[in-house]
Formats: sequence, structure tokens, C-alpha cells
Amino acid sequence: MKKCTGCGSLLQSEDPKKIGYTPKSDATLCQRCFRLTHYNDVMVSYREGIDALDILDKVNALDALICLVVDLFDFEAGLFSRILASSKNKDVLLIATKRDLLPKTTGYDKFSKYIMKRCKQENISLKGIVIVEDLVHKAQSENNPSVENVWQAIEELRLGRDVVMMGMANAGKSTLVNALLNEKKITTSAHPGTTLDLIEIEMKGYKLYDTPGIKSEGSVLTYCKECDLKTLIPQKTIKPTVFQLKGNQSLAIGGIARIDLYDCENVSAAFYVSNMMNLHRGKIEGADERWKQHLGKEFVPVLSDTWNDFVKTTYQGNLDGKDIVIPGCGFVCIQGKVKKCDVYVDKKVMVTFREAMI
Ligand SMILES: Nc1nc2c(ncn2[C@@H]2O[C@H](COP(=O)(O)OP(=O)(O)OP(=O)(O)O)[C@@H](O)[C@H]2O)c(=O)[nH]1
Ligand SMILES: [Mg+2]
Repeated sequence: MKKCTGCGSLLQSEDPKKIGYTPKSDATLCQRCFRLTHYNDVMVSYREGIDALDILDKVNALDALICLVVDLFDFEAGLFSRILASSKNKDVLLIATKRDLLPKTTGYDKFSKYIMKRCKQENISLKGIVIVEDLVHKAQSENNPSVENVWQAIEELRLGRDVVMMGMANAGKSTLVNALLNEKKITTSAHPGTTLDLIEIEMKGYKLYDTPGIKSEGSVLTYCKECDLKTLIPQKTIKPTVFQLKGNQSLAIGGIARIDLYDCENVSAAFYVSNMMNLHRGKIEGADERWKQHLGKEFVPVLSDTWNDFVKTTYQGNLDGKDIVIPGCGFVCIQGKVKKCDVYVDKKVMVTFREAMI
């Protein structure tokens, strides 16, 4: 049976509701890939539909160099333990994507050191790191030297084995494979869950695989409305919005996160989120009422417009020089003394705190 060249699913003409459907007997693309590519119409979302264990089993069975593709903007989600558990005993090359979303003033070395440090903390052993430059506007390898760097690292580390790209949904795996091949072969889109099965590409003497992304359990992008993806995902380099804070302050990232900071002494909070997101600043006093009243109206986008669906995570330690990470939505870098921090997000979202990335 033929596979769709865009998403890897088996092509079939029997059931329009199942993956791989195409009404044409000679098609190479399924109807979903065709519509995604030409009209950006997602038809059916697979953000929550892909069986991670099945993908990990298939990858495990390969004798391959693992290229762990991690979105720098959504870095914490990319280090997901299940991926790494499956790649135990395998050689891992980390390829960081979407560097163009973060300020140019932060150099390659700082990002590399950061990645190495975080991986060490998570007991992840890497054979190499490559940071790729903007693959959307510089998709052709001839005007993007970092694509050549990926090839070099692969050639050096492959040691006769196949090569498999894996990572979280939406990390940019298929975009990277297309850039490596210098052709728009595989379907890419802003909707997590675009690639649906392994895609095998015959290279000279070995195979290169693209794989479906693993669902990011605690990420805003897994649960938001399709129409909000374009607001949440930054489209260009982020210019952080910086607030100077004193006393008790409540900050809102759209209707996604409320961050209450207590007893701030000359604190600066830099928001690395999409430039399309509305940020609000107010007093902690009365914040509950404001959220109940404005959630889904002034405070948008939302995962749920019910304040009862929010849960609180408290951070009591020293926040100076730390990032508050809202996976899929961005991070807030705190500098200065804060006594306590309460972060409220939807119960499905997993807030984390880390050493500042930038
Ligand atoms: N800004 C920016 N966006 C990128 C880059 N690379 C990929 N993207 C965007 O990221 C989104 C996801 O890209 P894909 O290549 O489909 O991601 P994937 O990892 O294959 O996703 P799944 O198949 O769902 O696992 C698309 O909207 C791409 O345009 C990059 O270098 N910079
Ligand atoms: Mg893909």
C-alpha cells in the first residue's frame, strides 16, 4: 500500500473520516495534507490523537542516530522524558530550532552552554548540538549555512547507521527535513500533529526518517483553540515587553496565565511571548474578581473561560535570574527581589521555573 508523502499515513479511498483518505486512486498526498498545504485547513486535528508509545516503539526498533529536534522557544517541553527514555543507549544529536524567535543579541555560545547545562541537569547525554537559523525564511540550504552544519554533524555521528528526527509536536522536524533535502517534500504546518506516521526517505546508503511529534502534555498549544494558534505562536523575533515592578503586582498573559508577584523590590519582568498576546498589569487586590469578570472577554485567548479551571502554583524561593515558563506560550524572566510568586494557569498546563535562558 502507498503512503502519503506529506504525513506518512497509509493512503486509502474507503473512509473519508480516517487518516490517509484521498478520493483519487493515483494521489501521492492524502486529502488532509493537500488541504493543509494549499488552504491551511487542518480538517481533523491530531494534536491529541497520536500514540506516542507506538512512535517510540517504532523508533526504538531502528539502529539509528537520534536527532532530537527541540524548539528553543519551547525548550523545556522539548526535553520530555519519554523521548529520552526511549533513546537510552542511542547516540543523540540535539538540533535546536526556531532560534530566530529569540533576540539576536543572545549569541550561539550562550544558547549552546545553556542547552548543555540543562541536558546535564536532566541526565541527558548528547553527542553534539547544532543550533539552526530561521528555516522559514531561509529554507534553502544555500542561504542558510546552519543547514550544512546539520549535515556535517549527521555525517560525523551517523557511523553507518540510519538517521531519525524526533521530538515534540511542532518542534520543526519536517521543516528541517525539507531544508536538508532542499525540497518541500513533507507537509509542515503550525498545527501540532501534522506528521502522522514515520516517513522513510532513501538516502545514499542509508535511510532518513521523519516522525510524528510527541504530544506535549502540559503545553498550552495542545489544548488551545485552533484559531488561537496564530496568536500564541510568535511569527517573528520577540521583542520582550519589560515591566518595572514595586510592591504587589498581578500580571496577565492574555487569558492564559496570571502571575502574582508579592513584595517586589525594583523588579523587572521581561515577557518573552508572542507580540500578538495582550499583557495586563494590575493590583493583586481584586485580581480574582477581575479574572472572573474579564476571562474570555478582555483576557483572551483562553483555554477555558471558567476561573474554576485554573490552578495555582506557588514559588517561594529566590526568583532573581529565573524564568517562569508557561509551555507553548513563552516565558517571563524575573530580575530583582520577589518574596513570593503565585502562577495561575489552566489545570492541564504545567508551569515550570528554571535558570534564565537569556
Ligand atoms: N520561526 C520559525 N518557525 C519555524 C522554524 N522551523 C519550523 N517552524 C514552524 O514551526 C511549525 C511546525 O513546523 P513542522 O515542521 O510542521 O513541525 P513538526 O515538528 O514536523 O510538527 P509535527 O509533525 O506536528 O510533529 C510550522 O509553522 C513551521 O513553519 C524556524 O526555524 N523558525
Ligand atoms: Mg512533522
